[in-house]
Amino acid sequence: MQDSRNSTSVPLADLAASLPASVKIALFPAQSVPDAQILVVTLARPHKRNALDDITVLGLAAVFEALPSAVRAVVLESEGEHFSAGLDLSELNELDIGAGIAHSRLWHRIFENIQFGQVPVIAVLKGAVIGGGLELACATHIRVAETTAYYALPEGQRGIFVGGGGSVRLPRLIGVSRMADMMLTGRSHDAEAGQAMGISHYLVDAGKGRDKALELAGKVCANAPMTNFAVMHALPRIAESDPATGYLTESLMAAIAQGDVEAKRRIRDFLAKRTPKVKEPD
Ligand code: 1HE
Repeated sequence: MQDSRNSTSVPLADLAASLPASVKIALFPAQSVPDAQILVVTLARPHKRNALDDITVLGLAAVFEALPSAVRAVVLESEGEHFSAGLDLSELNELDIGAGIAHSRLWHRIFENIQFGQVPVIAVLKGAVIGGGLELACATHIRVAETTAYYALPEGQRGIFVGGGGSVRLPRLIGVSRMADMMLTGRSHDAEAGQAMGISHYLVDAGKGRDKALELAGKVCANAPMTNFAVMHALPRIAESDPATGYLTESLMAAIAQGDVEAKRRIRDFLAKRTPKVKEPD
């Protein structure tokens, strides 16, 4: 599949230099695929528990708009003990109603660009995953939680409402009723509960999240790019469609994917016993 990103995309060093101090990036080779790379994006505002101020959110936007073309997966992690304490509340007091709408719509655009961007994103969750931090996590494709992670939506206590797409994405993971309980009571769920209710896909020991995310990113990089595209862009739209539209869209996507030369090569390799079989669960 032809990558729509410009092969002369911004060099990593230039991109890194343009970012605020609260967003860091580093490239790692994907062991599974020659020339493929994994971009690790780090929220780096630990003194403020990685609260998301405008500068940080715009820094994330800049990264996801200018991914180097060799990048096939992103790992989103954080410095310090917490993933993110959510919206930087110190910036909220300055917003009137119009500015509040614009602010929320800005988050929507940026998080949409993560969810429906170029490559799958794997988040490493630990400590506080609160409010807008949880909304950011929900915009990623795979969530690895360390056992220290906990989840809360204290918007009710702060007199506000979610504004980063949380009311659209989180109910699709845990249901409207659980989200309503979190917002009305301000309760926190621990990492085990978050895993059981579907916030995280993987639960690992403290300090092991990054390694697990890099391992998963390696698997993502090894997929046919067309399949990754279909999973990111077609699957969620199909799941939201009426069934008749969904079945048709699925057929079209399936035909496009299987028609790609990469699919033909992979199926030939399987039939010639040159690729591993599916493994039973560990
Ligand atoms: C912050 C923020 C923040 C910490 N905005 N500055 N989010 C919340 O309501 C969560 C608020 N934060 C907390 O409950 C706690 O900070 C934590 C449980 C996450 C961590 O506690 P702790 O004891 O480790 O840290 P701390 O001492 O509370 O915070 C350290 C510093 O970070 C301190 O600043 P300092 O200048 O006094 O050192 C805190 O003020 C600062 N800090 N969290 C601003 N959130 C798109 S709509 C989304 C709506 C939401 O996200 S609502 C949820 C907001």
